[in-house]
Amino acid sequence: MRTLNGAQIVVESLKAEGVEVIFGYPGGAVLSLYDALYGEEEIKHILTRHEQGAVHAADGYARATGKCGVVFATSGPGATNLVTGIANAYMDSVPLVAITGQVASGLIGKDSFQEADITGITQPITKYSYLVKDVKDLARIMREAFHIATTGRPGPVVVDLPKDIAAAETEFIYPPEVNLPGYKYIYNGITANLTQAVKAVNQAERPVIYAGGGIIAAGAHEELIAFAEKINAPVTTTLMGKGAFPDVHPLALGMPGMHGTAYANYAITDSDLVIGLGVRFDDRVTGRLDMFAPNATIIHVDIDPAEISKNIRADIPLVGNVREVLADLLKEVEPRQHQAWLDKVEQWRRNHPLNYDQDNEVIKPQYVVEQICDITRGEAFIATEVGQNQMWAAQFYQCKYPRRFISSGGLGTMGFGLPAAIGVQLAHPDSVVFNIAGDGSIQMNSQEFATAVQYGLPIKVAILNNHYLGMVRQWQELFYDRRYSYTHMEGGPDFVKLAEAYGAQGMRVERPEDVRPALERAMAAPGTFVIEFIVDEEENVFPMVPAGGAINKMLGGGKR
Ligand SMILES: Cc1ncc(C[n+]2csc(CCOP(=O)(O)OP(=O)(O)O)c2C)c(N)n1
Repeated sequence: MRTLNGAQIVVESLKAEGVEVIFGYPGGAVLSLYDALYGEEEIKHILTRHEQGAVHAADGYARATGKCGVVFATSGPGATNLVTGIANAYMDSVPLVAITGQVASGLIGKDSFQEADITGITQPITKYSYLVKDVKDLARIMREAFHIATTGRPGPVVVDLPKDIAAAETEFIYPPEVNLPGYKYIYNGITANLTQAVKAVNQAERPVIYAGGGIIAAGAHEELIAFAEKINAPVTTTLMGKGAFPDVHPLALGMPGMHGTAYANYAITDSDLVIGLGVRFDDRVTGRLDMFAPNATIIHVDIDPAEISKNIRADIPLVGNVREVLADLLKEVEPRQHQAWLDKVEQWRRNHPLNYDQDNEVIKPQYVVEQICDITRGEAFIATEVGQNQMWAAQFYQCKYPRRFISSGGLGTMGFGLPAAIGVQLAHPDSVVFNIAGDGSIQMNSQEFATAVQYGLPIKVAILNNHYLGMVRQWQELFYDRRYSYTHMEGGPDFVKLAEAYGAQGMRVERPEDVRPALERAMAAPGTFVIEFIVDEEENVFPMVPAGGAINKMLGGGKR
């Protein structure tokens, strides 16, 4: 048996969990952790420029791989800088273990230098937060942390490690099993409900599948395709579920909800059966609750029982792993045709396509996204920021595969995309990774250009520069009588020079005909490449369901 100190136990535990990459930022309370990493070859540590960058990078890594992301930060400000990223991972059900340094045990609660109660702060935004009180518990806690983060509905776990415990020694045994009687994460759907669901599917005439991030988390995309094809139901995928069903599939309806396609929203509204798979009936999707699928029976499959009937009453709840439930459903349901229904959906699709006015003078942001999609054949990893850029990416990037559309859904965190792209590119060094950004969002974590350059990551950053906090300006235009209160972004920076200052390549594009050649140049470049597209300043994202409205009443969605 080996005697190790707490810091070494953390590192050995990470190895036992098969962790290859961690993201972090050092400081006084984690000196021994960083010392334990010194010369360590099995684990690569990525030094970001901000802890928020580190946690989003770990999150992006986790989303793109399905593995658990790991982040290190020091006590106090290091730990509090993780808070947004932890909340972000929590809202989108991303597995993450955050290891934070803490002041020495005897100093806790005394307003000691760089002390923050991170377990208290993060309690509502984690699946669990541990404060390690005895080095003898540490290996067990590490084992439990990974178990909790990755099982059931995935999510973040914090392990807060006081400085004296990181230095204390004990024998290291990594527990082969966890023993957490209070933690129940496997629920098996009730058979009676499965029978009821099968019956509902067999009887439905206007079914719609509404698929979310749970499909991706469960690795159920193949089952989803087979199921949709067998029952010939159109499939709408949420922002989190994007890629779970190929956007190019004839049954694909695109995204539902506030900025969803008109045909997805009309289909949901007219459906007689909504089959919700790994979704949480988010308010951005449902809009006005009593007008959401008013004539439909609702089947809701989710691994988390707390989701059932939280927002929309489920007529047929099925709690369980969506992959297993889908496999069961697939076996039991009868093949269906639904020709009349599909014809109707097709008519909506033809009459109300996603659209924008092409322009020969000014670059339309949608055109940039279309070109990125075309040049990468819908196969690139796309990390978005938040705002109009994100919605255009979701609308116009036709994604073929799961885990390739990486976006902050639940929390809507500006500044997520660039560091997330770093995590994605590290996980997939040979793949094309684009960060689609707004000029506002990119400035929230633009220091991470330095990280991308330091590690030689060939990320392509497409900044859609409208000189506004565009999505907020859009709301001000539509609902506040064009009173653009503090949404005009003046004063730069010069993004080309900024990229160059960090050692990346940068270029600016101002004319539509230069968009494609610029993308070709970026794709061919070996390193980090930033393209600033000067786009139409007042372009809006349509269709749009005003907040709290019924989803079939869209602005810019056309008349039925
Ligand atoms: C951290 C954070 N602060 C504020 C907001 C509110 N917000 C949502 S979209 C948006 C504007 C984003 O502007 P930009 O990044 O330039 O993108 P655009 O909408 O112009 O594409 C803001 C401020 C947010 N989502 N996240």
